Amino acid sequence: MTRAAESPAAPSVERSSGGAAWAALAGVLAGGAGLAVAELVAAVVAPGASTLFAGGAAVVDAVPPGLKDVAVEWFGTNDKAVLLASMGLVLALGAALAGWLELRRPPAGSVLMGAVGVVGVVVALLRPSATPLWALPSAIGLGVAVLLLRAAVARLRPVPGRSEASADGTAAETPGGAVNRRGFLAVSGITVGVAVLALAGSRVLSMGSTAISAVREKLRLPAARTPAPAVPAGADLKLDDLAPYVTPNADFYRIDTALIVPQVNPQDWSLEVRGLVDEPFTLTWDELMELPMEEHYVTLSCVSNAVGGDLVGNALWLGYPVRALLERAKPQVGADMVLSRSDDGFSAGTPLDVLQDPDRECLLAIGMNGEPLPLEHGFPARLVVPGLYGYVSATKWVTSLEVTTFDADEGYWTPRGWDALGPIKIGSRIDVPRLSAPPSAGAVTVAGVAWAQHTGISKVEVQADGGDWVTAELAETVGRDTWRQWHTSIDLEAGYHSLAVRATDSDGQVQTETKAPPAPNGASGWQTVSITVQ
Ligand SMILES: Nc1nc2c(c(=O)[nH]1)N[C@H]1C(S)=C(S)[C@@H](COP(=O)(O)O)O[C@H]1N2
Ligand SMILES: [Mo]
Repeated sequence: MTRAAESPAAPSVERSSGGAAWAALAGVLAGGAGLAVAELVAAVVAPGASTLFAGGAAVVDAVPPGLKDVAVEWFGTNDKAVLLASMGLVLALGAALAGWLELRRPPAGSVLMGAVGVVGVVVALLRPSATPLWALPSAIGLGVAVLLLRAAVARLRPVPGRSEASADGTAAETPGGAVNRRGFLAVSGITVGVAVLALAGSRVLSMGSTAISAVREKLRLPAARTPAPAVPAGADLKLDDLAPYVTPNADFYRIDTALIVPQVNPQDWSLEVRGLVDEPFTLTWDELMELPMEEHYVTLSCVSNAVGGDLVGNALWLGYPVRALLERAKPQVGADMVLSRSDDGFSAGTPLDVLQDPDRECLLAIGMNGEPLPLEHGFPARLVVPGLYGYVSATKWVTSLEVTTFDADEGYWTPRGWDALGPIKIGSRIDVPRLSAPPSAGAVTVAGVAWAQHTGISKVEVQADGGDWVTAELAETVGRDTWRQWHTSIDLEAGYHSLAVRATDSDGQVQTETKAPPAPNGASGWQTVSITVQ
């Protein structure tokens, strides 16, 4: 194609693409204002019902587990921020397209934007804790968006005949009819105003939810009737870069499907114990506070933890034994699973015999390291089960325990490709030395943690450059339900080295060398790290 052939069309292309860009902008502004209005309505109705959060939660539930692993691997605990940002980007592109369509093929843009609203309504109503009111944020928000879009785009269309009417020549430069530029800018201004006011309003209203933080701050937990054994002085080697024996709450890994942390007021909380039981009952917060509390150190770990990963942590939990709750409910013969459900629709299927085991301290926990549970770790109450991965046991914001069977029911992750049973595999990790902190040649301290919850660790061995296994020294521990630090010293010359670690549990079982990915029942294999020695 020659330049000459192109040029006759050029002016009109330029004019129309300019209009298209304004229309696309109108789409983005209207869509943004609509989402902001949806946030505002959601702040009144229910935070989880907003278009963004209900949509995001639906995406989280729908993505295949493999993809979710990749997301956690790539973005770590930022996966939620990344999800919301990508949703924002997709919605912005869709809104721009809607603006363009509304200009070119009315009312296709309104229809597209309306369709997003309908999807928002449907996904909100499908959320586990939804009430019919949950339809409102997307319905109202996207309704507003469609109105604003139509108002803005109408002002981008040339008004036919206007140039003829103004025969005095003022509109001579717009022979195709005048575009109401002022009107367009006014509508855009109103749109931005609506968005800003709605966002500000929703911020102010959602500050009410920090009320739960305030409730938590003021809460005084009962003292433990059965306190945990003291942590032996030798349990924590206190080496730089070595994970401390007890993980501070602020550093404790967080894994859940909740895009917004559920805000549960203890006064509104209750635990329903039901299903295949002779004596179903509901426990209120005040009743729970009267029960004799116990304290136990338990190491939690996530099935998604990669070999060498940090989705594992150890805390002191305060709570009431689940065993005692089940004794009161009297499970019926034939039941073999307890399906625990959370306020936000998560569920975990835990073997009934594990929860009834008199030798296993499974807690309905309310305290973590001497404080009420942090909001993101399940305030006001969660389950803690030594020896099982979190996805089959550690339900946060727990609101019911249903005694049932593995035949009849399944937890959240089971239909998503993870095993119904999730015993924790033996794990060991090298924390010291780090690649970023190269030691000097000679005797090099190597240290880390190892865990085999509810069995205990009896040995940790380290190997340098494929040589002989060296038995490390084990730090002390409170008991078999927590991880254990270990350390040793290995002579290394300057240069690159590779270190490997493997643990043996108290039953004599050696951690397998066979590599497995996290899905469907937990990663395995020995961790190897590369280090430099100076
Ligand atoms: N309500 C709820 N509880 C949940 C989850 C969840 O997604 N929702 N995730 C589970 C998983 S997979 C793990 S590993 C643990 C993590 O607990 P933490 O975030 O306190 O470390 O919580 C469990 N409890
Ligand atoms: Mo997990």
